[in-house]
Amino acid sequence: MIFRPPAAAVFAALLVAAPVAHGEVRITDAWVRATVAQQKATGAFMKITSTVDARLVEVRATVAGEAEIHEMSMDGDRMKMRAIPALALPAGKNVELKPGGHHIMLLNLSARIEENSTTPLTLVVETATGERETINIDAPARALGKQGH
Ligand SMILES: [Cu+2]
Repeated sequence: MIFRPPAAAVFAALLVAAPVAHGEVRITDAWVRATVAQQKATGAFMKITSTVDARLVEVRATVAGEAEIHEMSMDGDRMKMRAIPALALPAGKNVELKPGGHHIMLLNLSARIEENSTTPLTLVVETATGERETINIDAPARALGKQGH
């Protein structure tokens, strides 16, 4: 006798399997630093884990004229930040974007980012095989704290 699963079960299995093909990247704990009036730039932070070797290649935010990927480095005894074209996401590694480390810089802000509001961000990740994945997230804004991330 041949086992034949009910059609509904097959359909459910397909639904569960579908996101895996395009879901190599997981983003958690995203947040944006809230701004004060007239502040034109701020940082966005999150944890990114990719199941395959990939790179974060682009970030977009409607509230920002430009969004850049930044890294921090020591310049003598001073921390400096600079834009990098892409951020490596090695397979299985939890890459943390945090104050004092890699972060996303939102520039030319068109509006104030109020505490407890959410900022939509679009991240574009390219896998080592050249596949591109676009991920939309809503990052909540957290209190100001120290300036200059
Ligand atoms: Cu920066």
